[in-house]
Amino acid sequence: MVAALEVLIIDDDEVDRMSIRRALKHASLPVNVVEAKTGTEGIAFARDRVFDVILLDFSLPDRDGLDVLNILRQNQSVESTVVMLSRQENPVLAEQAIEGGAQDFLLKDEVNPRRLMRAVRQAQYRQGLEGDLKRSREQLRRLAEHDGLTGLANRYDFERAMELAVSKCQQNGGRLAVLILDIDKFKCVNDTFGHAAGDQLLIEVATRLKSVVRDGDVLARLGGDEFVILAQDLEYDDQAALLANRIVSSFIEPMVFNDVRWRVTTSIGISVFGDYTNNKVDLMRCADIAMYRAKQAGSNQSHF
Ligand code: GH3
Repeated sequence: MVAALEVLIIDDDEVDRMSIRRALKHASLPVNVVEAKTGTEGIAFARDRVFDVILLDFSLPDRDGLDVLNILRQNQSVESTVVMLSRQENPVLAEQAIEGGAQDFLLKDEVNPRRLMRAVRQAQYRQGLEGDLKRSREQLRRLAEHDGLTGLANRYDFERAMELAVSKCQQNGGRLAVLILDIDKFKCVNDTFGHAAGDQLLIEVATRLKSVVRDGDVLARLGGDEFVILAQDLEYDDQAALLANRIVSSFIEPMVFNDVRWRVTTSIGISVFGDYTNNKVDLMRCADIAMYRAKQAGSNQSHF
């Protein structure tokens, strides 16, 4: 079992904190995230608890990031991997951050699962896991194409399949839909039963999803507790909604682990290929927004 990575985000911007959280989630690792809105709050958190990774915004309301970095480095008995984040490109600042003890300097626009993974790997190295990863290049290649836990395609595989399907639709017409599915309150499973149980649940979710998708549809794990389905060759528009209903029904039967019955529910966002969603990026973005709407509307439902 992989220990959850302890991550501290120090950033006053709520939207930026949200996108960092999402990028971390897509890094496909169990992650525990703590958020601080000011430098002082972040320093206090890092004093009380050891974090593997600290993602530190340079512009904070109470003090600048270099100042916070300096204090963190003085206070910490066990050094965290610190990644300095900045809205603006600034080579001088980047140099100062690295000199001050940060391992990396990232532009906020560059915060994506891949870049964050690089920072996360440094923390893994400390935990002795990097050695395991290095053992086999072949294993790494497989990991790059498949989700190691569920055996489903991963997001990179999925994006390749989507590119093909979208260009087919653009050229020849046809209907396709993207369904993004996020497990509701999944963190609660990890917190209550442990990560091994959480992993078991993710595997069972993948199995149930496999049982409802059609041959030719692409099912992938985007990362964390998020899955995605590319439904192709739809005969009519409502077919995507019917698929979402089938998914919801497939989770009615509770899952059992550690002799406990647990009712899993999911929130599903649907986007359909159309005038305003005729490319990969817009299809994913609309499905994502729809999924958030489903969450906001109370979870356990689908939304367009
Ligand atoms: P919400 O209903 O709002 O979606 O809440 P949630 O509890 O599902 O919250 P969130 O999506 O933020 O939490 C996802 C959790 O999934 C956090 C992370 O530690 C955990 N996680 C990510 N990848 C894995 C994994 O591979 N295995 C396990 N067991 N947990 C994982």
